[in-house]
Amino acid sequence: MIAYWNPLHAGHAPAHEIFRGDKVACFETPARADFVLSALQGAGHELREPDQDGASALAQIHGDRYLDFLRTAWSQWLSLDPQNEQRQPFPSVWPVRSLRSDIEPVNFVARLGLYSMDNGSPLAHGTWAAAREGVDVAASAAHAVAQGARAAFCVSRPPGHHAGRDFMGGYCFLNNAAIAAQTLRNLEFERVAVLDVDYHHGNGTQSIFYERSDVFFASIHGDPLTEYPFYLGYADETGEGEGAGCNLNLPLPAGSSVAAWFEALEIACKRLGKWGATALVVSLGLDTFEGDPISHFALTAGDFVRLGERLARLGLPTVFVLEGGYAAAELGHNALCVVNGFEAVAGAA
Ligand code: OKP
Ligand code: ZN
Repeated sequence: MIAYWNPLHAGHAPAHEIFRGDKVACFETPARADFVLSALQGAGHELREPDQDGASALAQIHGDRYLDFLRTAWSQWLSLDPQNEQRQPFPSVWPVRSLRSDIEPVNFVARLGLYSMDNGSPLAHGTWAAAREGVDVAASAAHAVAQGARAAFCVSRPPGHHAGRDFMGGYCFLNNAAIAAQTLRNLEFERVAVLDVDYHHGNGTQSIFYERSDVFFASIHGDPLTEYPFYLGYADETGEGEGAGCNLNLPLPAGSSVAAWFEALEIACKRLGKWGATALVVSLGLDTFEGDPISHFALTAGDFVRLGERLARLGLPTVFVLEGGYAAAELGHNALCVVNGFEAVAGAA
């Protein structure tokens, strides 16, 4: 399988995040992508640098004001205090109900809160460059399948599925899967499905496409009653307006069995087929793994082979986009298992 990789990903390397009130080492690390790259390369898959500019899809998916903020956020942070090079900005205040989000305060941390859903997306020196390069990775993979490749894999980070039109959240800044789906739409694909199998609901992707009838969003995830992102991902969210009927959430209680997970996968796959998808984007979070440190499903490497096989049986041009997966040392093998399963059914073309 062609794998596009992000040569700038390692520049996004914040040191810590807030976890249960404590500062801890970040779970979302450069090593994650490096493990996936070496597993794919070791198995003989071709690694390519991005060869397309995702600028037009980026402007369709994210708002200008948010993009302007994100592009300049690190330099704004440094301009407050040169010592900030050694510090990470965290938002601490948000415009919840009754507060205004139409005004951009001058205060930097206030603007950071305006453009964030949580305090879980620490910025670093190279965050914009890495996230922006990820957009080109997603666009390149979409172009590759439009040009006839059966599938392409985006080995990129930071992940994207929690990022909405104008906000970051959950380690995510720019929504790579949405960029891939939009790029496919801009090429010859009329009906694009996004299937999100990350442990966490892809609230950003859902919200971006919620009122659109040309992109179907389906997600299998930990029940948001107890699992991040808590405020979206329920079964009664089925799409609105033009997009009514084009959204499917399959929340499962934390601790659900592998059998229950594959039953949900079957429901999602049947529904995408029935809807008439002509291309597929997979938000491939591998934090459903039994060894994941922050998630509560129990898939094994063998289950990831089975996942790849089932996805290939949809018979669609497919773009895989790496999302979560925090058992870093096993992440490469688990990603390779999905690719192996897919190619066992679809062939290696
Ligand atoms: C990202 B992805 C808050 C930290 C909460 C939530 C998990 C984000 C998962 N300080 N982090 O979907 O794998
Ligand atoms: Zn996740």
